[in-house]
Amino acid sequence: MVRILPNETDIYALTDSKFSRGRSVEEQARALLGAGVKILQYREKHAPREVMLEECRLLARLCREAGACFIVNDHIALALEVDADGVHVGQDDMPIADVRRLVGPNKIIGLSTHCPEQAEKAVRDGADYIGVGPIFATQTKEDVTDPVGFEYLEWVVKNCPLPFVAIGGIKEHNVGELVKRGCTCCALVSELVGADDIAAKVAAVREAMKNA
Ligand code: 3NM
Repeated sequence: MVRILPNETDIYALTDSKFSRGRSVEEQARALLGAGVKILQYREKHAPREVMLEECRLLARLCREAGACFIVNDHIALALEVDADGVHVGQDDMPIADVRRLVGPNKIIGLSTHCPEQAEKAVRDGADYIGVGPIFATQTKEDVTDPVGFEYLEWVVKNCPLPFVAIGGIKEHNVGELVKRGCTCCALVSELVGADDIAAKVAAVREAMKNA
């Protein structure tokens, strides 16, 4: 069990085969973990269940070998089956109390939030961390809410006791804006898995965060 929460790290990476220029989930994961990413989320929306199970099994092993934390998006049963370190759910998914009942006390539960009321509820309901976004416009998520901009991020920095990760439209060129506002962990999807060279992009994003 690797329990790494967003406030202990720098980049939170997600797989997404729609934006990975044809790279397999394995290729994405190997490149991200090879670049030293310590939190990896499996987020695949359109694969058949048996494919997802195999991919999750593989990623759970690769993350364990790399000492990274492995989170599965949405699919709680899959997370349990491969003994992932945690799950991530959205506002329209199963309530946190029910997720907790299924996964037990030790697995990490992350929840996407888009406004202060949802963050406050996440604290009350026992989420381990929250996603904060979308900060900027993004094409990566279907049915995404309007960008929350910096206002909600700044509210979270000041008021939310939970670890959090900013997400949505984050790129090498704008990640510094978030760090300047007190954000320590940033989630990037298309910027990383869609890069020419994933490892070089991870290094460049880290450098931009460091220099902010
Ligand atoms: N969740 P990209 S935005 C998966 O706001 C996801 O909760 C969001 O992809 C939220 O880095 C998003 O390519 C997509 O913009 C982020």
